[in-house]
Amino acid sequence: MGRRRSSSTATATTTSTTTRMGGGGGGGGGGMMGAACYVYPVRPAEVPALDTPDVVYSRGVDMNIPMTMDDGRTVNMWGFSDTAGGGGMGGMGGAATFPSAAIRVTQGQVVHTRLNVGMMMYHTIHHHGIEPEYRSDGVGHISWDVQGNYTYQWRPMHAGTYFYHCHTNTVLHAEMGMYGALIVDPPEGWGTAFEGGPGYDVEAIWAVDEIDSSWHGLNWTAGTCGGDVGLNDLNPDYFVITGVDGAQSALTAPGVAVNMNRGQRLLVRYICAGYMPQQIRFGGLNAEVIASDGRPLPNSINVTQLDAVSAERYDCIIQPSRRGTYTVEIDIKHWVTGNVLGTARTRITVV
Ligand SMILES: [Cu+2]
Repeated sequence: MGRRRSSSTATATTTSTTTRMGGGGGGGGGGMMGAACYVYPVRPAEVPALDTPDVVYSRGVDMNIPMTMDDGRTVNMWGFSDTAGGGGMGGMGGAATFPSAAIRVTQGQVVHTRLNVGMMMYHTIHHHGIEPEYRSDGVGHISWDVQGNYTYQWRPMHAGTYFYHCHTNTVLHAEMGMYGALIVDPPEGWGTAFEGGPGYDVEAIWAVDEIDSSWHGLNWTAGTCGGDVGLNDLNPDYFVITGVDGAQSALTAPGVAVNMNRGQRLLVRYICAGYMPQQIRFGGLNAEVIASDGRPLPNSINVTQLDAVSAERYDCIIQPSRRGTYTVEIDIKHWVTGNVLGTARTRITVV
């Protein structure tokens, strides 16, 4: 549905999707709706029969998350708000953070993610790396974009590190920050990486991303109607680790920088959340890569640095044998030239 006709010109394609919206239907979308092309509002007639969930997450949308950078500038981010408490207008408008609050579940649970985006726009939630049936996949252009409410049902069968993100006008919405960590714990619970897998005492979730602040005043529909708004030209000027500026703040920020005791085992859940290739170096520490993209490696690999591309995740165990302060650096590289565009830094302090 909503598929481009392969022989169409760009103009004809735009016309067909626009017509589709006009005939179809999300209905009553308000003034912003007329400007949107390439959103797919038509839900199938049959809605999924939902099972009784073991756990429920509720998310709204917040498109006003000011982030103060280390140079003093403020960049507006978008994200999903946690509306479990029912805050905001009908689940909308609750306070959100960048990145969005983590979703954390146990392997085998039936999970519902209830999304409420209101009636003025479209968004989705794609649980990246999870494999639900298509009605819960949340990829706009192969299912539909959500207006109002929708409940995604999914059941993760493999413990590991994932993330969730919006898949409406994806290039823009993901860049604007509409993502959060998604952690699946094994039956053993927190402290074990996967079923029968290695244990850990300390955990870090590093979602590393680049930001092009020139995109951050765009409307949610920007570029969908065929105009060139520059989404093919990413020129990042900020480099962040889990929502903290990697220029300086991430070196010490609670929740990003790690403080641990010698002898403890640290699990780094590294998420390449940007579009550019990245290289992470662990400050000279040895990292044992135990899993990638939510699956254990057949044999773990010892490294001091790792290369990753968009949406990849790596789970690494670090067990420092000496006290000290170790500076972790992540280079963000131009995807064609390989030139380093910026470096985000944080620290592991071992006492
Ligand atoms: Cu979105």
